[in-house]
Formats: sequence, structure tokens, C-alpha cells
Amino acid sequence: MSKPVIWITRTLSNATLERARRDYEVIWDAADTPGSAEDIIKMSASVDGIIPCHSEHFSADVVAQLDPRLKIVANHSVGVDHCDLDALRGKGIVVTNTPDVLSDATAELAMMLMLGAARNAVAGDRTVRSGTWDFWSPAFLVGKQLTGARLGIVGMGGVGRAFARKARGFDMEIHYHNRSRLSPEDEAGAIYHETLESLLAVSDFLSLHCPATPETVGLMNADRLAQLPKGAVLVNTARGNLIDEAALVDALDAGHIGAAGLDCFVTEPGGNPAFASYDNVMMMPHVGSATVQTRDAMGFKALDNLDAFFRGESPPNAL
Ligand code: 8YV
Repeated sequence: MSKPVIWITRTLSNATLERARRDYEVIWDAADTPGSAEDIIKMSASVDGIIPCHSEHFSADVVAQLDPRLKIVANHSVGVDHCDLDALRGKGIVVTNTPDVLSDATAELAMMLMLGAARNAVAGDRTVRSGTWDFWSPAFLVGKQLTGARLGIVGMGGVGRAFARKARGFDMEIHYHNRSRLSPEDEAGAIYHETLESLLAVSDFLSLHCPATPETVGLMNADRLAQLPKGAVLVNTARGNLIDEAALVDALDAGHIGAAGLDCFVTEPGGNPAFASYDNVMMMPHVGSATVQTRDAMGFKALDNLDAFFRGESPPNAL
């Protein structure tokens, strides 16, 4: 029997590409550029499945033009805001994602950004690196301590819970807001806030771990930023559009937000040049899940989903 044909849109880990080539007829472009709408539409006539990343957009318009040959979109991401799920399902296309396996890596990056933002990592690194470190004082680069501080987590899915576990090791007091309250076991002492407003009011540090949906886009607008305690540190490793970036710039200027750690931006790639002059904003280029172990695990999970589908089973991570 001939192997199903799949399109892998980006450069996945070597182990993933190797396994994929063993079991599938693989189309893969080593140029590693995001598939455009035209690419996706054109390719759908030649493949049975696609493994895309969050950089390929399956809008309703694109989905309407897909060839019926395409049967499954096995995302190499936990977030699926780049996919119009209703449109895909309406066309009978199965959609899967890669939950859980990237929770620790993303939570580690969130810890890095939280620590880096709180302790002036950008200014410190720049000072030493540039050779301009010619002064020291007890008042120099004084940061904000995590120990004993209140950490607010928005969204207690896999990444939010992994982040809470790591933050506990820093002796932070964990608070959270989630669509529903966790079990006492999953809560592990974290304090539940039924409303976002109640969480914001107590969060010396706030970290976003919710998906981007019509309800959460623009979540951290001027009004909500103002509800955080003065000097709060904001961390985002989820999606850029959860934050109104212009409002964040204003809040940084006003000193209301003390620092920020951002891995995600409204415009990607590229980021927002408005943050470039702020030493109290530590930034990374959307690499939360980019560790060797996690890239392998994400690739394997996407393949597990494809394998199940082509065996005629329901994929474990079908949405
Ligand atoms: C990836 C992500 O950057 O999983 C997500 O939702 O944003 C990331 O892990 C990406 O899509 C990797 O393929």
C-alpha cells in the first residue's frame, strides 16, 4: 500500500523528519519559510495531511479553497488560533495539536523572563557587555524579589500549571484565574480567583497562559493594566494579541508596570519596535517551546496524531 503524502511546512527536529520519512511520503522545503495562503491552498491538492506550525494560517477563506484531498491538519503547536476550527471541521478536516509536551519548556522560558524582567537582566547584560560598567553602588540595578511575592497566573492549562510548579520553588504565593476551578490536587495550594479583576488586584507578578480566543484578545488593555498593583511585572509567553501593546507602552512610561518579559508579540516575526528602548522589557522571539527535548516531543506527538488518523482511529489530540 502506498504511503500517505504529508507536507511538513517548517524545519522540524531531525528525529521528527526521520520518523516522518520512514512512514510517509514527505514534502518538506528546507528553506524553512512560512507557508502562505496560496501555498496551503495549492499543496492541499497533493497531500493527505499537513503538519503546520502557528505560522501557517488556516483562515475561513483559505479553508474554503482547500482541495478535498486534504484530510488532516496535525499542528506542531498547542495553540490553534491560526486555524479556523469551525471552518476546518465543517469541511470534514481533522485538526490536532500538541498539548502537554511543551508545558515545561514554555514555563521555563516564562521563569527566565520573569526573573530577567524583575532583576534588570537586559540593563545588566548590556552594561557589562558594552564595557561601560565603570560604577557600582548598593543602589545599582535594584530589582524586585520573587520570594514571598504574589504571582497571578491567567490560564491554568498545562503551561500555567507547569509555571505554578516552578514558581513554588521560588517561594511565591500563587494565585490564578481560569475558566473553571482546578481540583484541590491540581491547585496544590494556589488561590483561585473567580474573576480576572480579583486576580489582577493582588498580582505583583502576572503571567499569561491562556489561549488567544475572541474572548481573550486584548485581555490586558489599559483598564486591566491599571488594575495591577503599581510596579507589577507582566510576563507573556502565550500570544502577543492578549496584550494591547500601545497600552503597555503607556503603562511602562507611567511607571505603573515596573517591567515586562515578552516572548510573543502582535506582529511576528518582527515584534514591536516600541519596546526596544525599554531596558525593563526583556524580550525573546517566540521560542517558549524551543528546546531539543520539546521539539522532538512536539514532532512525535504530531506524528502520533497522523499515525492514528491513517490507521482509521481517532487521533489522541483531535480538537
Ligand atoms: C511554537 C506555540 O512556537 O505551541 C504553540 O502554540 O506557539 C509554539 O510552541 C510553534 O508553533 C512551534 O511549531
